[in-house]
Amino acid sequence: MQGSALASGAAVCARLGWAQDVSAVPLRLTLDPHQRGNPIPADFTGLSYETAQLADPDFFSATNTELVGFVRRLGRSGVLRIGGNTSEYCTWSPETVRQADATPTEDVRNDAQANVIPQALAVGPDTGHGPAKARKITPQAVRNLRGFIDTTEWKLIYGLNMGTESAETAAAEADYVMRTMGDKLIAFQLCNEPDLFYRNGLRKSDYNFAQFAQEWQHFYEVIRQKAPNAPFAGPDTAFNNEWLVPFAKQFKSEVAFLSQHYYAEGPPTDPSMTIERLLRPNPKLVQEFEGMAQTKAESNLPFRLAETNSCYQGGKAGVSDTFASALWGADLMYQLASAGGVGINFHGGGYGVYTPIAGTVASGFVARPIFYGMLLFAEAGAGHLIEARLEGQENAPLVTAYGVLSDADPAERMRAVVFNKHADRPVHVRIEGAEGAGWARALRLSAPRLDDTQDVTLGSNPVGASGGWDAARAEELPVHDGAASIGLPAGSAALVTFHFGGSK
Ligand code: BDP
Repeated sequence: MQGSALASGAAVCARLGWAQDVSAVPLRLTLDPHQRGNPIPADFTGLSYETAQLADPDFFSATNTELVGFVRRLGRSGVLRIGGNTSEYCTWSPETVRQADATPTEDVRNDAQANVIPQALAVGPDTGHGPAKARKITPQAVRNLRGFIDTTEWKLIYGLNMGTESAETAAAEADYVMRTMGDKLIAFQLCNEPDLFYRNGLRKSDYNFAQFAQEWQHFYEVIRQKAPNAPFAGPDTAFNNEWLVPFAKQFKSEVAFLSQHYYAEGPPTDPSMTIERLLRPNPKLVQEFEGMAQTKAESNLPFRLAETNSCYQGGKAGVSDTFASALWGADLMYQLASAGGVGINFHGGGYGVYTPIAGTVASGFVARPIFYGMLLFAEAGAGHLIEARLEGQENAPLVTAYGVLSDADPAERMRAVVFNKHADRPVHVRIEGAEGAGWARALRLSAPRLDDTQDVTLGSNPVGASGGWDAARAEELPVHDGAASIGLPAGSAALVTFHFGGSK
C-alpha cells in the first residue's frame, strides 16, 4: 500500500516538475504533537467590508448565492466584520429608501474595468482620502445581512458610527441590529480607528485617548440602555498601542474582546512598498503583537485583528493583488495564532486591489490571490498549534513553518504548513515527528511567479465560480519512521497532512 502511494506520489511530482532540486536548501522541521501551543478557533478566519456596502441591501443577502459560496469556502464558520472608514459616514435610516444618490463609479474607483449597473453598489476599501460619501443603512439591509449570515453560518462584528452620529442614533441602530441578528452578533464596534480621528477631520487635532474614552463610555451607556445585552469590542485602533492598552485597562469589563488593525505596508505611492518588503519580517507586526501581549496581561481578554491587509489606502497594484499576498496573508494568520490572537479579518470589497473576493452582484465574483492563502488556512483547519522547530534556517530565513493538530479528523490530525517566501531559492524540508503515520498528503499553494495576479492554484486547482474548488490533485508523500520530505520551489507553500491508522 505504502509502495503504491510512494510510486504515485513520485509520479505526480515528476509530472509537475517537483522532483527534488539538488540546489534546494535543506531544512528540518520537527513537530511535537505533545507540545500544544495556542488554539486555532473555528471562527479564526474572517473578512472585513466597508459599512457603505450595506447601502446595497442585495449584496449581503442570502440571495447573493455566489458570494455565499466564496465565503463558505473560507470556513464553515468565520467572522464577517462590517466597518472601516465609511462606517463614520453612514447613517441609520429607519425607513427604507432607494439609493437614488448612489454613484457607483465612485465606489469602484479601484478598478477601471468594473462593470457596474445603476443601483448596484460594490464598495471597495476606502482609500481614506477625505470624508466618504454618506450612505443610508436601512432595516432591509440589516434583515438581508441576517439572511447572509445564516446562510454562510458565519458570525458578525458590526461597526457603528461614533464619528458623525449621536449616541441616540447609534443606540436605535444597535437596537435594531441586536433584535435582528440575535447571537450571530459577536460585537458592536463603536468606531473605526479613533487614534486617527485627530488627523482625518473627524475630531480636532488635539483629540486624545482621554476624550475618546469619555465618548466611548457615553455611547456604551446610551446603547446599553436601549439594548441591555449588546456585546462590544474595541478600540479598533489603527495601530496605536498607547490607545489600545489603556482601553483594555479601562473597559475590560465592558468588552467581549479587544481589537486593533494592521496594514503591513503603505502608502502605495511609496516606491519602497514592494513584494520583497511584504515578505520580510515586519517591525510593525512585532509592535502589533506587543500591544496584543500587553492587553492580554492587562485584561486576559481575547484579541482579534479586526481589520488587516497588505497596504493601506486601498492597496498597491503589483503587490496587494499578487500571489505574494497569498503567502503573506496565510503566514500572517499563523503568526497571529502563534502570538495568541483569536482571529483575523482581511479587509476588502468591490474590486479593491487587496480584496480577497472581487466582484459585484451583477457581474459575479472571483477569488483574488489572497483568497488562496486563506483557503490554505481553511484546509489546514481549526484545532491547536503544536511545537514546530525549524532547523537550517540560516540559509533560508524567509521560510516559516507551523504544526497544527486538527480537531476535525482523528486519522488526519497532524499537519504541517510550510511557507517558502524566498523569491530566489528552493528549499527541501524533512518533516519529522509523525510517528505512526502511514503516509502523507501535500497540498501546494503555487503560481508561476510571486508577482502573478492570475494563475494561482491550491492543490493545482483554481477556485471557480461560487468558490467551487477541490483538491483532486493533492500529492502523496511517503512516510518512513514518522518523517516525510517535501521540496518547496521558491515562492510557494504547502500543507502536509499526515495520515494515521489504516492503509490507503
Ligand atoms: C483602514 C480603514 C479602511 C480603509 C483602509 C485602507 O479602516 O476603511 O479601506 O484603511 O486605507 O484604515 O486601505
